[in-house]
Amino acid sequence: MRVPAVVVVAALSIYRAAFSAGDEFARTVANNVSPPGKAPEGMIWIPGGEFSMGAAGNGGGSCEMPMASNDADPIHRVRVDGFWMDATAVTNEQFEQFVKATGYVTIAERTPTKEEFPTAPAENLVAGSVVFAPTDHEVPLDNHFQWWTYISGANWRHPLGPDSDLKGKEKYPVVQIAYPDAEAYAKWAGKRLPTEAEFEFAARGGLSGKTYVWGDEFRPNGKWMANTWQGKFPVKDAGEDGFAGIAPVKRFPPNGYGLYDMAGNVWEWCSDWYRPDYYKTLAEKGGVAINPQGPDSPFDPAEPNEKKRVHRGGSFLCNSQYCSRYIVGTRGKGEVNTGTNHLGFRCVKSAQEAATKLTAGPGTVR
Ligand SMILES: [Ca+2]
Ligand SMILES: [Cu+2]
Repeated sequence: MRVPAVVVVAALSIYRAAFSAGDEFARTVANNVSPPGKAPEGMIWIPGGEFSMGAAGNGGGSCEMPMASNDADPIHRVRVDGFWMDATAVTNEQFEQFVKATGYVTIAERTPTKEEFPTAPAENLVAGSVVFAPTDHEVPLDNHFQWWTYISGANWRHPLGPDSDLKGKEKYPVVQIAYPDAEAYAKWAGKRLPTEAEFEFAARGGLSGKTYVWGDEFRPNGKWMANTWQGKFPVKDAGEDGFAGIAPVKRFPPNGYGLYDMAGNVWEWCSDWYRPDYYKTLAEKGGVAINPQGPDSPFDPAEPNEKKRVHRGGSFLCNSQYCSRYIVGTRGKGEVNTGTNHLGFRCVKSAQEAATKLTAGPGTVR
């Protein structure tokens, strides 16, 4: 059968807009489905749909990775199913409920063993985690060990080390969370961690191809939209946005879906393994990637022996001089057992899981 020429042309141009390797964003088309029932507490319905994922590959800086500018390339078409998502990052008080209920001990609180690190001297096998410390003078931005230090005794209860605590920080995002910690919490809560595609679909808030979660202007009408770093990095955070360092959740405007802090404040774990070439693989396959789950195994050429998963959203340390990954399509990554004081998480729940729980839960049995 012959196809009318006009249809072919129209289809081709849509195809080009959506799938060409030319870094073009096409329109976000959200699924037209109503939420499947009542929202689980603190969660928001994200309808899912089809969207253009990624970031144009002209970014300059990066946090700990020279390849950051390329790994969000090319922009490719993705479809995700609808799901529920926590409106905020998991807070200290929420994480404490989990620890109280389960007795869970986070990775940073466990003493590393000789078996795990056979070559390490015994005195180095101490429980702790990685903490940001500003430098006392300007430094070249080529070596992140200048501002990241392993601190013995740093963990979620003591995010900056043994002298720090959570007094008055109930509504702050929990940090110093390794991937298995986030996963354990999610399981306890009857939830899971978002895929990278789900995170980005949600972060875009229904907009199409915008630079930021909220639009194309960093400060619309002079308003600060996310908790990032101002001033000379990594010497002094001027805190012009109201916060030098971490902020409690919900202090900046929500995005189009009502989600808070999807850019800035703390990085958040996603369930995908990290590979810088994953988007290229998807784009080469062509068509629309349906509910992509990430590559089968991790690989980061910068640190080939480390197993990394994706981080998203950027943090209070992000800035235009060094690492501007509050830009919505950009990617982060981290070794799975490493927490830091600017890394947390939030959970999602599939529509089906939520529905099963509603029918099977004790509330509906009687
Ligand atoms: Ca700030
Ligand atoms: Cu950053």
